[in-house]
Amino acid sequence: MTQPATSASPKELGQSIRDHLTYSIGKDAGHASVHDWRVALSLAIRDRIVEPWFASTRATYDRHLKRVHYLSMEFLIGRLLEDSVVNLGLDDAAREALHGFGVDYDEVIHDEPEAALGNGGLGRLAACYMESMATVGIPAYGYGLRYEHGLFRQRFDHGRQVETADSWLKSRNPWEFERPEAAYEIGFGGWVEGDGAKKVWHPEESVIAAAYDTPIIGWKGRWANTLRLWSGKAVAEFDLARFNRGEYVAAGAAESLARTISRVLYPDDSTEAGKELRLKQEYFFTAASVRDIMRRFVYEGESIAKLPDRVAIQMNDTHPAIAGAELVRVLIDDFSQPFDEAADMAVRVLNYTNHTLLPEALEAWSEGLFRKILPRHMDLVERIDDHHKRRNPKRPWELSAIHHGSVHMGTLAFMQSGHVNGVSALHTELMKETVFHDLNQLHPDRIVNVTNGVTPRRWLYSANPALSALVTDTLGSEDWVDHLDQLSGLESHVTDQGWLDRYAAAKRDNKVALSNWLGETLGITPDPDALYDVQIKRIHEYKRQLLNILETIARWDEIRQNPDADWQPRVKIFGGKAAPGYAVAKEIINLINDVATVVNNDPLMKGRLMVAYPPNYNVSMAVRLIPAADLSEQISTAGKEASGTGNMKLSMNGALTIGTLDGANVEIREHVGPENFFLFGMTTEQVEARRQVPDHARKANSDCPSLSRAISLIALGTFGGDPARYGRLVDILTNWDTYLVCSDFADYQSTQRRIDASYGDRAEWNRMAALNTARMGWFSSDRSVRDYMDRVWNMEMRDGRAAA
Ligand code: DL6
Repeated sequence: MTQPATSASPKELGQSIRDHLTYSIGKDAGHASVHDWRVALSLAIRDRIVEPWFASTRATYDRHLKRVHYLSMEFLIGRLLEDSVVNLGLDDAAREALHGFGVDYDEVIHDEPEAALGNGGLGRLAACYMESMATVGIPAYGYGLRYEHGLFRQRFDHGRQVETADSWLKSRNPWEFERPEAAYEIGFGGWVEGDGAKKVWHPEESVIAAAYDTPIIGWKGRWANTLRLWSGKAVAEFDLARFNRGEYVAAGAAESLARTISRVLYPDDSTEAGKELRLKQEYFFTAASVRDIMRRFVYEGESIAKLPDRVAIQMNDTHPAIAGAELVRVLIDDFSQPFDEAADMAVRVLNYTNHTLLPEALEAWSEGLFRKILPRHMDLVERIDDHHKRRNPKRPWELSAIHHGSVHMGTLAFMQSGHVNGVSALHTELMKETVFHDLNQLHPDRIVNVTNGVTPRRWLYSANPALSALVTDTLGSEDWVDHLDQLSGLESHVTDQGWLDRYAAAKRDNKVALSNWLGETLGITPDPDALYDVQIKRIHEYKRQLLNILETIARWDEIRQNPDADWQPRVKIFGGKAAPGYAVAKEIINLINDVATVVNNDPLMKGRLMVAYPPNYNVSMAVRLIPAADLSEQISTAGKEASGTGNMKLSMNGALTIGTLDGANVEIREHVGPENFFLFGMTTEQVEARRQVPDHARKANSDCPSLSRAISLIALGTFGGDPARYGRLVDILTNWDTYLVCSDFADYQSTQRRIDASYGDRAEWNRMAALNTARMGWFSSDRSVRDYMDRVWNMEMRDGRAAA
């Protein structure tokens, strides 16, 4: 492959920016807004991605390379401009070029709306993997939905979460290429004709899936892949005759259905209508993707037997699990394959990643709804289920994907996958012991582990320039950016006080920046020398923000009783959104905000305790918070968090973890060393045993006076003024405590006190923090995607790259 032209001097880039400003946007420099400059810079950068993108595609076709197709309902990309500029090595040139026009680069970068096409960990992981696959040179396509409205925006009204629509596509999206030629008609409902293997499906309604491509460039511009997102378009033209008859709504019905399909990320599925739309969304993007994959395969002219050698499909959780039935349908209908061959071939192409063991998150569709929306696929799912039983005659009946009137998508995905993976070592073991126990016995080689990772380009190199500069200076080059295990080279420096001072200075600079930003956002400016204690993630009972805020209340209470004790100044920082329909999580948000109001207005807390909860946590906010964190809260009930990835980002940036033995915490602790990790809480087995103890919540309360006092302070209306406001939370904590907040409280609190003492010895703390950075190289998503190549996709690697 010839080296593509990705580079540019500031002068060349400046010319390109000016050309786009003039000819693509139609503005002259004197009248351009920040938005105009941002679009002009994005287009100038995109121009430099196109060549490596074409070159990567050519190499894939010329060398008949196997391709990965990553099907995901979510891609939480965030902002693309900075990623692309950084990966092309054009950050200095872009800064200088804009400066030449009197424009501030940082302002331009921050003007970009976030592509928040995901809820949290699962979607952000997909974005990290897209970037890493491009960096490692794995030929890959990401497939998802081009939601018009991504994850809602969050604001607080008297401490309560209020959701408003996110409209990231309101202004021009400079990254995407519309592909009118790649469009598929996707049907829903209707009836099925014929009783042989080859049936004809007559859908009742259909929507066109229209493709929009975003190139994703890897580090140093060596390889680029495509993220193809599908948007709904009406099949029928707007019905002018009906419109003219005054039937305005009916005239636009087809357009309305089409738009609804890709309008909103995760519609509320607590209603039947919401469920139906969700199932339609899943089928819509999956069917379009499968057809696109097969179209490309046909174009290459290979015999169908070669499909598993050329194509790997990764189902990111069960949302695209209908891919199995759709692939079987296409193989039968379009490639005249007998059913058994088609079903067997699907297993050689498909793989499934499980991201949760929580029963409420494991998708199951009522048979009635499934048949109504996808009648042909319901027949196929029955046949696939039956085929699986026939292929495994020893224990056939207990392993059905259809039972109690529901289609269980996890079981279906498992049956149709060559490999099924968990996302941390613990999670993978628990998959074998719990949800997939029987299937694992039947297919003992199918479940493999691939521990999650995060891209160091986004989460260290660009998020934390101060620390990155020190790492580069210490290691002598930027090689570590795509060889993150080289961070281990920092270890020998942690005994050098001068070096540690530089490490600590980088952290302090980041804390000063965060303090200033919190001042602008919330009107509070925490002391950069206080301990910044950060919990950032979706608000969920199992993630136990409630445990953290209870400890905050107990701390406030104790400081009030004994203000002159030697309190280590602490800033509790929270960030996260609750699902709009999740009432308990929304109450937890309200409580955190009410506690913040009381604590921050209490003069006794000055220099001792502060609570900050900036609204609308998103990828860009994570980039501000993570480099400034001293302490990372990873405190989920053991056995509940599949992996976590925030835990990796924080530790890599030198935050020490307070955590349970849950998800990837286990492996993080092994890597950084138990002495550099604050472990507390029950293990998975202890959690199960504790649940069997009658009245465990009451017992925990009576054993721990500071806990029961914190709960009674809530019950008395200390926070928010109304004793009834948190009645439900108080009831949960005293009577149910499903997530064992109370049973883990005492250990959590004493561990927090140990942390106060540790932070008091700043030199030792800095050493531990630096060792976290030095030992986290393994958690790069480059390592994860290589593990997928090796354990899941059966792809060859040379020098760690698929396309060397
Ligand atoms: O694997 C990515 C991420 C994990 O790090 C989190 O631990 C896990 O909770 C999350 N899972 C989901 C589940 N969604 N569904 N279904 O988001 O995945």
